Amino acid sequence: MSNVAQYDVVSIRNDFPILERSIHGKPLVYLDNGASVQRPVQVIRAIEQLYQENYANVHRGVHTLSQESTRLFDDARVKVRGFIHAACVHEVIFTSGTTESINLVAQSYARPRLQKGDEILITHMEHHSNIVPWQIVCEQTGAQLKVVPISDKGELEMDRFAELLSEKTKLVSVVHISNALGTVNPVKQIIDAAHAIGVPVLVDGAQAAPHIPVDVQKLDADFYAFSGHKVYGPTGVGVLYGKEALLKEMPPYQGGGDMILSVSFEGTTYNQLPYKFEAGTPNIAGVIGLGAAVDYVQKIGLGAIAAHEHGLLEYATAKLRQINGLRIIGEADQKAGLISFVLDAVHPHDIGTMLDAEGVAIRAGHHCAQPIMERYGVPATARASFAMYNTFQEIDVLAEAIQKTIKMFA
Ligand code: C6P
Repeated sequence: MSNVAQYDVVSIRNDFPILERSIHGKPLVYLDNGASVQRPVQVIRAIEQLYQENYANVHRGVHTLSQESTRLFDDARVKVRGFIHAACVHEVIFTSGTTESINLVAQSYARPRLQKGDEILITHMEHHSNIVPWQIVCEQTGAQLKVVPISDKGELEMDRFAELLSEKTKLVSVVHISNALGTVNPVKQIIDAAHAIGVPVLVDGAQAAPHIPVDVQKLDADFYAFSGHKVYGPTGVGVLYGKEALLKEMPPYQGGGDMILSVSFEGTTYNQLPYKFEAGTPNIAGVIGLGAAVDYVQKIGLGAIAAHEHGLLEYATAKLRQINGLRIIGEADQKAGLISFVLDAVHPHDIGTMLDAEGVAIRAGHHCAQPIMERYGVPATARASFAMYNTFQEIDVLAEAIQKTIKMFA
């Protein structure tokens, strides 16, 4: 608890104006952070300041505003490089989010390489964003999707992973932290095993980047994807990290401005990395806001955030386990960030509505991970997901609101 004791959650909360809101006359308890976190004033101000003082298109103008915007935009890429410990700045590609990052790899890396008989290996705990792009590319190429099963606790069956990984496997794509179960997967072990037979690995880091320190070089990940809006940055922006050697070999994903060196009707030469993958005017404010978010998160420290959130998770797990008729879905030994649960007598959507009446925001549904719901035989779950600004007292409010819901439906 030593880290947690030094952790100044009150001053962190002061940076998030929306947390002062009341919902239905009750103080907001925001526990829908897995869907999207809230933004600190530092991020809001960076975007406001850009539009008020520096805004113009980037990489296109000699005038002062364009140069100022370009500098802020390029600085953001440097910040993101540091955030994930990439070897170089041009390994950071800005996309619209995790979803686009994975689609980019599916279409630009996998599609040209796959043929009938090849396999893509994913797991049963993937978000739809890490299932459907592979189904599409399999339809396009005749390759097959293979799925690593999960245990009742919500852990990957690693012996099955070892059996399914073969010379037919052309890519492994695995979620770092499951958005529906909270399981932290042994991605380093997976990467090492895949590399031992020359297979590259994409890691879906959408739920990991906000919660645990990520070092793509230590992991030796070939691709790593995450979204701005889950790391306290704006919506509509995200990152694809890719190893330089792989990105260099990949054809552009989209054509347009900024991704070319020269264009004529006889042919076009493509720009260097990272611009080759960033066609068109980018999400300038989004990228600059993401840079401010990364600064903010690093100032607090992901180690401290992880320790604080781990404390919340343990406290919430113990509290929720005491509630009769509540079943936690996903009890992996290594968990982070969230708790999914169901109640015997109440549908998750009713739980969500009842909790909202108490000011508590959670997500109820299939969390864009329908195969997991099917695996556990539930139509949906209720999910409380944590962020750096949540408190132990908010967990008490959550538990009381659940008890009240059970009584109402009894
Ligand atoms: N999960 C949730 O409530 P985008 O939408 O591109 O920013 O992120 C997609 C995505 C990919 N992988 C994982 C593990 C995710 O959790 C998400 C987004 C949100 O769980 C919205 S469905």
